[in-house]
Amino acid sequence: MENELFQKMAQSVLDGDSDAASALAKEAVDAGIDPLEAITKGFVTGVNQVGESFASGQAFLPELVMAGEAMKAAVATLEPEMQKRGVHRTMLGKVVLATVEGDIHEIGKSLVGTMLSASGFQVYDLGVDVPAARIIAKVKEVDANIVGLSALLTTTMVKQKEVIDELDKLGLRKKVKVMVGGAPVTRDWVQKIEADGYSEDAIGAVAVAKQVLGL
Ligand code: B1M
Repeated sequence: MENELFQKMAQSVLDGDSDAASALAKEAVDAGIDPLEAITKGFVTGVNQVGESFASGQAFLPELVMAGEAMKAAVATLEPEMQKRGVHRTMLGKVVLATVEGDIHEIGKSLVGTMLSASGFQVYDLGVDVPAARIIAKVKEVDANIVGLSALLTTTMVKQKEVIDELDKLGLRKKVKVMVGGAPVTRDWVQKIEADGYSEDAIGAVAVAKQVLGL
């Protein structure tokens, strides 16, 4: 039953059908299915397939855009439930979150933001395509404990390093922990740029955020 629903979710993203994706997300909430499970076992399966077809030249940009929109519609419907399921009695820390400059992929970053905020972090989500200077200005403004940097392109990963270098130059590197993520990010890269934390997914991001703050 659940598997059938997950398959339909994947299909709605493959079809780029935002209305269907949103309706299926609502169905999952009504059925008491864990929203994150609906995302990972359902919708993400579809978006990954579109990504693979795009990489092999079997799908084109419009399909990628529509899949992204359907994915966003599903996540937007599931987000209130994710927030509701979070337990946050105390504020664990302040996180400035962004997708780096030159990169407009927002779904994974926003999911990480939702999970962090549902787990008790105060999240300042600056959105996508955010230059290092804006990220650092926000870190200073809110006195952030963590900077979270998402990058989905091999060409924009380097901007994660740029932010770290800038923090270093300004003498802020010891004060603020840097957490990175995004599909092309590897442990080697994380070591190379000397980030403090890395996670492959949104649930892991919460554990890593707590870990880097010693919580
Ligand atoms: Co783009 N795109 N895209 N795209 N896109 C990829 C990333 C790609 C791998 C597709 C492919 O070729 N197979 C490829 C990158 C290749 C590379 O660099 N190696 C690619 C490309 C090439 C492009 C364009 C250049 C295409 C073009 O124009 N010719 C272009 C670039 C635009 C730009 O940014 N400047 C482009 C555009 C787009 C759309 C706008 C159409 C759309 C995004 C819509 C949106 O976000 N509003 C899009 C989409 C949808 C994808 C794929 C298919 C799916 C991304 C996604 O949302 N995944 C993607 C292929 C793929 O990844 N399978 C692809 C679902 C999401 C939940 O997962 O974002 O990985 P993800 O986030 C995960 C983890 O990575 C992690 O947790 C999240 C939740 O589990 N995580 C973090 C993410 N950030 C984290 C931060 C953390 C911790 C964990 O700490 C701070």
